[in-house]
Amino acid sequence: MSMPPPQPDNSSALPFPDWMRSVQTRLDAALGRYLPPAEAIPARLHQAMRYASLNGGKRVRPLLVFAAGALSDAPLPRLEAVASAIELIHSYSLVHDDLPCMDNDVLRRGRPTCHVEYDEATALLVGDSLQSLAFDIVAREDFGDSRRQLEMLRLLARASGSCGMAGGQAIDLESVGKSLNQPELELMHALKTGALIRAAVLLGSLCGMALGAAEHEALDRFAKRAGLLFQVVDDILDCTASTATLGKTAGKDAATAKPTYVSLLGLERARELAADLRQQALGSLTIFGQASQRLIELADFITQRKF
Ligand code: GRG
Repeated sequence: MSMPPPQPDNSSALPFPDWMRSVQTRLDAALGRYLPPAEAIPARLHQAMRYASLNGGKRVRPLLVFAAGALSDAPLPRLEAVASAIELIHSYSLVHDDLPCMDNDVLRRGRPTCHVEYDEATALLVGDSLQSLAFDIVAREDFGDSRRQLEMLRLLARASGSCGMAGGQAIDLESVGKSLNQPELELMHALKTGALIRAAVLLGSLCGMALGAAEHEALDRFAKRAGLLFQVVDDILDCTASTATLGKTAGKDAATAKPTYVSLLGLERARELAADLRQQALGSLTIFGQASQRLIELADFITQRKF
């Protein structure tokens, strides 16, 4: 008999795996409410939006939202809203990234990609609509302070746009077949993967009491290191894990001649870099003491993840 999921909880009392499961359960329920019903017109688009976002995934960014929210005693409904918005932006990026005009992939989270299951035009509209819905959620919910809410919307917009994730994707597409040096690779990933991870951490903290300047800076440092760590581990997994474990096509970076930390540094030095980044990330959290327990656990999860 399988155990019922633990009660949604953001306290530090739950063991990490149970806390993770409780946040994932809470997030799935929130996404289910925010996404238009599958039968609402245009039904095919709404079904495809749900297909692309209610399909598992590790939910690392929502977990970061909740973990950072614990630093500022953020109310759970605000964290649910922000975590949903961030995950919808992430889901949109995956749908567009898988399109034939970008990475041209057929497998995502162990299932056919959105354009394979539906069609390219629908997948394009799914991405567009998930992105709009994300901003709608942050604009419509009550965050207690309208100036702060505008700041949150701007943060999300900058993290997603041409000076954030979309810009990183543009550099990624331009870099195929080229060799980048380490600062160039770092800039690409700070934008493509890092910007949204940073936004998850900062937005989570903005859902509660204002942090002091030193705390904000420390959290920002953590977020940037954690984003880079996520990408270095992603590069390592792409060439060491199987397609079945990853739920997406393995070995894609080498096959498409993409510059990665492994192609630049080799596997061993990429692993050393991941260990250094983890240390740097954890070092940034000392100012928070016990309140940063979940962020520490998440940095370890990101380092040790198998998919
Ligand atoms: C199309 C604007 C636009 C951007 C795409 C994020 C991105 C940019 C592309 C995704 C491709 C990719 C493999 C990026 C590397 C890191 C990454 C974001 C991996 C996928 O994120 P996970 O591992 O996925 O959190 P799950 O499925 O667990 O949510």
